[in-house]
Amino acid sequence: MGVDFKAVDSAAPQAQPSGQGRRIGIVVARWNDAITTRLLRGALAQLELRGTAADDVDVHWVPGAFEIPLMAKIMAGSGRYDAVITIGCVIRGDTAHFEYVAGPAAEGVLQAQLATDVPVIFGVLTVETRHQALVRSVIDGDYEGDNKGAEAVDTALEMAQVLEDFARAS
Ligand code: INI
Repeated sequence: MGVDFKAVDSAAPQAQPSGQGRRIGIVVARWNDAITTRLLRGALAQLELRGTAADDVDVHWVPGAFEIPLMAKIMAGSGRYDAVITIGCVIRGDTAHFEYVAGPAAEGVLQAQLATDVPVIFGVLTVETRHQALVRSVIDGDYEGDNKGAEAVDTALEMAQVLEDFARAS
């Protein structure tokens, strides 16, 4: 492959990943479902925008963010998906054991992708307040912000493409 030394000083390539033909698994936590439902809606809208077929998307719910890694690992290891997206919301102000939930959720998601060689995307909000969660799960412009569920889709599709390109070139 090699590298073009002179091209590196230009801007990083913009990722506009196609979702066509991609099979995507989504695991969503029910805790704070007023927020996780918004993230899920953002993710599904983005998948549709990117051209992923509805039949190629599966959604599985789990009780809380702490339960996400197990389901994500099982889904990633099933061979059915090009990527798995995890969606959850942990709010520091709501719990005395924020660190015990948010940390293991992030670490577990990392372990799931390393154990399976399938991208497992961390779409779990870890925020201080409910308002922060709302501005990171925007639906139809109802807040000034963005939707991390939609962002997770583009990360998933980009990683699926990166791994596919690497495998093809190897
Ligand atoms: N789970 C979440 O997804 N978000 C939270 O904010 C949260 N709080 O606040 O505690 C939370 N707790 C539940 C946890 O994920 C597990 O479901 C539970 O501990 C059982 O294992």
